[in-house]
Amino acid sequence: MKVAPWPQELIDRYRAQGLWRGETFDDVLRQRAADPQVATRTAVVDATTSLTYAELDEHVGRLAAGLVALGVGRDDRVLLQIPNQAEYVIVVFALFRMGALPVFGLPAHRENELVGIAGAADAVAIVSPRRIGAVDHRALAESVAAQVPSVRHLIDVDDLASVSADPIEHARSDPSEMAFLQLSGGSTGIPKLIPRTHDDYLYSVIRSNEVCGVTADTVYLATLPVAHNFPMSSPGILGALYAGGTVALTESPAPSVAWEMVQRAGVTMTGLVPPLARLWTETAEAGTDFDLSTLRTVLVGGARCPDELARRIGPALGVTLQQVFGMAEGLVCYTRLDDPEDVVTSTQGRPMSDADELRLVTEDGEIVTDGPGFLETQGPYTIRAYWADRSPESFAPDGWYRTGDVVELTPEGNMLVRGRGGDRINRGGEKVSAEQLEEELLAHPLVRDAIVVAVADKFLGERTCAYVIPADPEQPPTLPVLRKFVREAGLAEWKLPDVVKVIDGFPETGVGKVSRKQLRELLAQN
Ligand code: J2J
Repeated sequence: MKVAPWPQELIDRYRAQGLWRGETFDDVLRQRAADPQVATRTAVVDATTSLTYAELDEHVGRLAAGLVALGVGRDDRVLLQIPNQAEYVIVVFALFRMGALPVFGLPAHRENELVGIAGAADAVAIVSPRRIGAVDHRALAESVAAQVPSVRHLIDVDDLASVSADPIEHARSDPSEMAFLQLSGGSTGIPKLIPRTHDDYLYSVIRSNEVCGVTADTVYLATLPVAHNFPMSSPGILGALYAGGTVALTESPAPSVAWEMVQRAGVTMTGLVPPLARLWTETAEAGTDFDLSTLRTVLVGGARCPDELARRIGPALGVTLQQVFGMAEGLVCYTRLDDPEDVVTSTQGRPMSDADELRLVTEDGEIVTDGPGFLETQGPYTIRAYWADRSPESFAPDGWYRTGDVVELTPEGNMLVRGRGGDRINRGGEKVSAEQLEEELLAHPLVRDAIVVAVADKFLGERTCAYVIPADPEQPPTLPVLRKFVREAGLAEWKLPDVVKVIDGFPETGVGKVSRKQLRELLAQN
């Protein structure tokens, strides 16, 4: 399936420079499984399962055939809501093999998000477990299917055997076409769909491997939900598999669970959001009996890592820190393994590729040379439009992606991420749309008006604060009431308001017509 194309001149350049190699993800797995040096190595390990590359390939072949028999076709979209378990890798590569397109839903998504995503993607199937903890995911999938007519199949990830069949031949996918849909952490409620091609995504994985030193000896631990672009590809599970290394998966990032896996699988590398990096650092500083000596590199990103924390991570965990500033739309920046200490602990790194192009602009699109400014980018792994584009304003007229991030560049070219407009709250790496939450709150009968802003939080970096004007001042809505209301509207748990402040009016902005954006900015300053 085609994606919004890069200009021909860039296509020619990326190919001529060997950045786009004409390889597919299925080619990669087939080659690893066919290589006697790699076939018997451990590809994937989780709490209960361990698979060699040959075994992974076998499971993938059987599931791919089973999906075809079920009626899933090439280019069909399949929504995944799978926790971190070995089957994740089997399902994704089976879809790659038979040419259907995974859509990377998160286990934390609820009805509201899933209906939006499945509807926008016209998904034909949902793959999810029966339950995760107290949540009945089967019932969730059923209610999505009842609302989205394209959804014809509900597949239980814990019973893939019942779908599998004897392997068959499949047509090879076109490396320049869409491989899957990633989800944006965008400023609208329902995530936008990000079409990534085999060519562009594989390049980002291969280049990430170079920058992060991933080899066949790497054991990468995914503790963050693996659907996220960060643990998927920076360098993530796909980086480890590309290199013929090992992917370890845990469903919990808690030290007691994740460190048991570090010890058992000999984990060498992992990726964490700042709140988890803090938890790991403080737990290690307090003293631990777990042996973390195999761990060499910890990547931290998704939200700004405070310098104070960045300085403690390396010593506490006995690792080299790499900061990573990335986005599912493309551009990924890393600090380098041989960067001086102060660059690693106080910047968010620089673009991984020389072919990444950057510019900083004012709100009106004027170029600023020294910043701070809004970051715009184009390059060999940055998209030029969302799929079924609902937000052309995210792209400049010449196709550059408007990241929305305000950054400054150091004289050496490293990024200092300063924040972004008030429309999106970065809650420790999980993004919350102020606009979506406001809309949900406005639907509550006790709420006359609401504006959602970020407030600083030591652990998460930012939390959501809803300023609410009550419909009846005698009966102001409380935090538990509003949280319950938003939860029942089917929103993911991380989007519920953290703080509610009841006020009798919004501050004056001094401008005739007051935009919510201006109000958010004003309230955020208080
Ligand atoms: C400040 N803000 C950051 C950082 C991301 C690797 C790592 C992260 C993501 C990711 C990713 C930040 N400091 N170090 O896809 O491959 C904020 C920015 C950015 C947005 C993207 C990867 N690292 N951010 O977080 O698509 O605002 O990707 O535009 O979820 O997160 O969010 P997302």
